[in-house]
Amino acid sequence: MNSMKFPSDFLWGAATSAHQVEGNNQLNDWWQWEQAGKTKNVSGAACDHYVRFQEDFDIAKVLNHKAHRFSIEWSRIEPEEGKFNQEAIQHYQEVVRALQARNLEPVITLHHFTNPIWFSSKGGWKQKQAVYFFNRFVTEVVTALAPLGVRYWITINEPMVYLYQGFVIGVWPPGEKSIVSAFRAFRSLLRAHVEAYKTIHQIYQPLNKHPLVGLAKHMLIFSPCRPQSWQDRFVTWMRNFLFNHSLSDAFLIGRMIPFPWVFSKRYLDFWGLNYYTRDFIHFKPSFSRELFGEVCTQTHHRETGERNMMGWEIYPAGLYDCLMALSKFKLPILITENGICTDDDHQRERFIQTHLFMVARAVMEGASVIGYLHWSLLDNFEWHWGFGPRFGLVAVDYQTQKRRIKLSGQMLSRICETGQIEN
Ligand code: IFM
Repeated sequence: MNSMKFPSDFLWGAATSAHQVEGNNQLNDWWQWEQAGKTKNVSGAACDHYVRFQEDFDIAKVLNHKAHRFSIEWSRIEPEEGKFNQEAIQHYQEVVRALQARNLEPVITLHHFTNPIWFSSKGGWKQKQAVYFFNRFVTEVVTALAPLGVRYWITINEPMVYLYQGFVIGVWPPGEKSIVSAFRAFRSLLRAHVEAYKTIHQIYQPLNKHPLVGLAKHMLIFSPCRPQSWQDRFVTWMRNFLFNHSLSDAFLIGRMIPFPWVFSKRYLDFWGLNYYTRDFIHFKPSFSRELFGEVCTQTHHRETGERNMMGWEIYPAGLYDCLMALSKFKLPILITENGICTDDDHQRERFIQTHLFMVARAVMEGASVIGYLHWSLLDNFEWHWGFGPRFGLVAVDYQTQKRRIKLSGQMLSRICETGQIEN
């Protein structure tokens, strides 16, 4: 294949999340975590996007984006249990209108890693009422934004990453290292998604509109560290099943026996796919928190490709593999994140070209991909890594809050404009 043209309604654009760009989200558990010294930097004013969103959407427009993914900060909407802040709701209504005024399709995430402090101090996602609390917040937000014509909703971003970082290895809040806690939180997140799916559809019914509700799934490619070892191949298969497929199976083919409420019906209108990298896995004889094998850090795997600033391998073929794996569920797929943190913008250009080439290949082989949202529009706060890793198409000077479009941003912009990918 030398060139391919994507359909004219393909959703080209970029993504952000509230805590990573807005600034001053002081009422959530991440802010607390940062204040307790658990991160390289504190998010502080971040990109001041809560104030500068209009300016940032102007840039997205200049870059020929057609869609924009952002998240709603629950702790702004519901700063205290059961008390909803009308100013914050109006703010997000303005955000939606600002996008629409620029012909940018809003894609809204309802949970992107952060929780209000009141929610986490009551037990967070492990408490019995977690699903009820989340659904009450979802009801409030969707009731306010549905009449504006929002079509795309993502209930929860990367549930498996959230569980792994926060409940298995404990580097994110709530900082637990317990498989039992992870399992309890997993159950709540799954139920929260199902309830949110139903709530969103109910709210749209009288409006005579059809929302599309998805979940942003982070998929990793797992390869055995020593392909000749059956133990490595086995633990690699386990990881792939647990991390990449346990949720999709539960929703779509009902293999997760403990969750009967997900058996009868499909609770998903499209897949959101976040793809970044591949991990090599080897068998570790003792049972550990690393769950069935360990990520191999040996340097010989570094020969397999370039790396980003955080050490993640750049492996474009993995995007094709993930798209083809998801295709079997016969649902549309929106690439909700794909990107690279690097200070070498030529590396980002190569990253975008090689990954989009894989998207084109998957589309030609039947994958129903409806859009590509690059991570991220802006350089931003990369969780416990702080501000070091720069994922943006647009550079941010955190002292002055000045924005500068990178060459890679311009390159992607030409593709967004023409819809054409050249090999
Ligand atoms: O920055 C994160 C984002 O919040 C979730 N997906 C992965 C990105 C890069 O690590």
